[in-house]
Amino acid sequence: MIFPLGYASIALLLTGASARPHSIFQELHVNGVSQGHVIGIRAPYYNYPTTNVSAKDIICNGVTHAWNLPLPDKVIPVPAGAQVTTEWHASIYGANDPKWANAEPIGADHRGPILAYLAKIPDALQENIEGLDWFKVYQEGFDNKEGLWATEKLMRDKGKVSFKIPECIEPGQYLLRAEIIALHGAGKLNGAQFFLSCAQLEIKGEGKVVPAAIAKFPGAYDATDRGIRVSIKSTGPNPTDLKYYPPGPPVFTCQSPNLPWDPTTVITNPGTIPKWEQCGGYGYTGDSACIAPAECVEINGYYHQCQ
Ligand SMILES: [Cu+2]
Repeated sequence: MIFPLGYASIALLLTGASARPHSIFQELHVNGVSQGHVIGIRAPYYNYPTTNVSAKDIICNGVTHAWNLPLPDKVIPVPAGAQVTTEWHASIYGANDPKWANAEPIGADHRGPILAYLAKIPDALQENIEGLDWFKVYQEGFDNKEGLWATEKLMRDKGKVSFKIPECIEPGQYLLRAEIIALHGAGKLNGAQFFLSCAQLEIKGEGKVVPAAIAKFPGAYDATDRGIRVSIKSTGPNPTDLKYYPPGPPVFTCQSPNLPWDPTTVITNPGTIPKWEQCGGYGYTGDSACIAPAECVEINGYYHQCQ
């Protein structure tokens, strides 16, 4: 059914929608050794973003954003304390898909943080992934020293981002949820774009620790969180004094394993633009978060208004 589409949309379909500069976590390296392309990872087949933090796709995708098939039948062995590297590309076919050559590993305007969580699970291959207790093992937002977003470092590092699996956690089966949040449109409610996949891990070791600061997905994120509904510059340098706070619990560390977290104390962004004033549109470079409860509404391409 193509009648409702304008010429532009039809052209986009015919050219394979090559302009969408999105990203998929699709390969894991353990202590520098690749575990294989899409091996052991529940990754979405296509790079569309999730934008609803309350929907089940925020766990590991796979609901409205179908997983790449066949589903992974491998669980990746990882020693506790290992350095893992998540590898991201615009296409599920890896770095060399010519369709996405200009948007590798993510589009330059898709700026934002990169985060990673772990959750223990009885069997990393099991279908049901609801209700797990997630704890954060990594996050990077905006680096004030270098003036770079985590996604800009990801581009510099050719789609790779590394962090450590805590050495003190209990061994067992886990899911590793790795996530990019692109904030170029995040001044509008539900404008942030979430890209995420989950790797299936068997963590080996002698650890005994069960982290206290746990999060549920959905539940950990609120659409008005100051790290999710936030205006940033998507082109040109962001100010080096920019303060950005990634959403979710604090990063778990073995040094302070009992740090609790209460998701009801999340700080929301109250917005800065009064009702009836401009919050976006072609050429507009100002802040785009309206003072709540007003929301930024697209009147036309040139004028968005807080209403
Ligand atoms: Cu996008």
